[in-house]
Amino acid sequence: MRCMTTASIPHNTAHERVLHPAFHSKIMTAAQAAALIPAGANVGMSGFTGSGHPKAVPQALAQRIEALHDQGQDFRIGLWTGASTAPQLDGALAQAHGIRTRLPYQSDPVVRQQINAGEIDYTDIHLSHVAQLAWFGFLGPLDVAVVEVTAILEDGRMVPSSSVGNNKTWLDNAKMVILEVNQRQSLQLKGMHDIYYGTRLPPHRNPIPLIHPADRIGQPYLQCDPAKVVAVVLTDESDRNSAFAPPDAVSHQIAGHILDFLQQEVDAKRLPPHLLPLQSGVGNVANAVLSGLNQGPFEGLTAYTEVLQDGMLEMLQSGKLTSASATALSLSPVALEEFERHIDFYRQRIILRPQEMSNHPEVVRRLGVIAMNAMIEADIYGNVNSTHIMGSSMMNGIGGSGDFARNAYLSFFMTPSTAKNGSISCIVPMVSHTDHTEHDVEIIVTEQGLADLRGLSPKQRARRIIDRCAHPDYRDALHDYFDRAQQQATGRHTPHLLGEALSWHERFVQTGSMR
Ligand code: 0RQ
Repeated sequence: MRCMTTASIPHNTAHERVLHPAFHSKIMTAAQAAALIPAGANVGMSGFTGSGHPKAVPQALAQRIEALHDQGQDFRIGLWTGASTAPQLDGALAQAHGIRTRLPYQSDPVVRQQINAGEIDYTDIHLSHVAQLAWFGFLGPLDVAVVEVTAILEDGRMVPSSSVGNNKTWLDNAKMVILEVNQRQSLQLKGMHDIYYGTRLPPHRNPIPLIHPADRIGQPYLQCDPAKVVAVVLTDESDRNSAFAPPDAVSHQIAGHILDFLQQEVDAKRLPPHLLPLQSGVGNVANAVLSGLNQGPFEGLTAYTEVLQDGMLEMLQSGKLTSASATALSLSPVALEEFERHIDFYRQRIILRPQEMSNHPEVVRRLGVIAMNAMIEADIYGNVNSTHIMGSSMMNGIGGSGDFARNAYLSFFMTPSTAKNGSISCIVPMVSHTDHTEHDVEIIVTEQGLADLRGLSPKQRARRIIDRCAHPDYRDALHDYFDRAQQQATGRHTPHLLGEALSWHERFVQTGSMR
């Protein structure tokens, strides 16, 4: 842990980064700040896909929890964030068995293990819904906010960090606030954010005045009642900054199908030549699609997405992408270096917003976003499972995929056709858990091919998905199921043999192979 004590903080750090005099007296160590968090508290922390999370206070809190547990005392918190964080936050608190409840999206292996062991109660929420659920009070009281910022200005407003997530909501709603001022974040981030303070609750909502992905509709700073701030902790630690594996052959094939399809849609005049704003999920396949777009023929592209990864940074650098709106940066060390070296260039092209805006259904629908998200499995009728292995074990959560899928102009879901070295088909008769229904899924893509499901009936969809997307090893079994279901099902609209459909996954567990 590289949390700094007040004694070790260079004098100029506090003066450069904490300009409001009222906050100087609140500067303390992470351990002192962590001691202010009550047992059982709901704590809203910053952080989205490994960036902008507090680094020192969660680790100090984990140490405190371990010490209390050693003394036989129970101490766990309800942990709310923007999305996934990093070992310094989720990992440290889970290792200490300090998390009672968790929302809305996570990807930490220890947290995942404790969720699936029944130790952590996890609530999987559409990322755009979190702010309003908090405002409506459905999540319970928010006792503490722990938010990383880049700097505190003379008037008390704050320069946000490398992600915005739910920070505005946490700062507005929390009873007390702990700020981490991270001197590792570039001061040049100032001006990149757009924090919209115009949201109201029904029946007083107004249209969100965002017409183009690059529009700025708010202010570049976060604000918070200084009276609520109980601690300011100075830190000097980097974001997760995971490096990406280069896209593999399967990802390239999936990307190729998507690029060919987009070209056909442009040729058919169903898409403009510069496409529509792109949303891209996280991971290998998403990065392969972006790298394909970067080498492809489309120019003047825009992005309205939640996470800005290396692929989009490269597209901004090459000029293929003219602007990108997101709520978080999630960059590899190499991309971060490029970003910081040319930050003035990127500040004119990147807008970081609260996640209730980056993922807002009204804006996604208005802009006509092209949504591209990965999935675990799809069934022959087009229902998609993004979250559960074998219907009961949580992977990461729905994240923003539902915010985009339901409201997009085009909604792609992509996966390799098989998992676990070919022993599992990712196209199944009936998904073991449904995140996106057949009504929200327009295009399914595997390395085998692409199935455009728009305007098709369930039976037409089944034939197309099996023929175009299933792996050849599983095609016969899926056709056989579908043929028999058409003969024997009680209803012939979406023919299913329920016992058999539901046992498809279990047969795999018993035999170790579907084949
Ligand atoms: O297992 O980790 O043991 O190797 O699932 O699969 O292929 O590495 O895929 O990392 O791209 O993640 C859907 C989880 C895909 C992700 C999901 C096993 C597979 C592997 C991971 P191992 P891959 P990815 C923007 C949008 C929901 C949220 C979302 C996700 C592991 O994309 O979380 O879209 N999406 N947000 O072997 C059994 C199957 C399987 C399977 C894969 N059918 N059965 N295991 N696996 N398919 C981001 C945010 O919202 C923040």
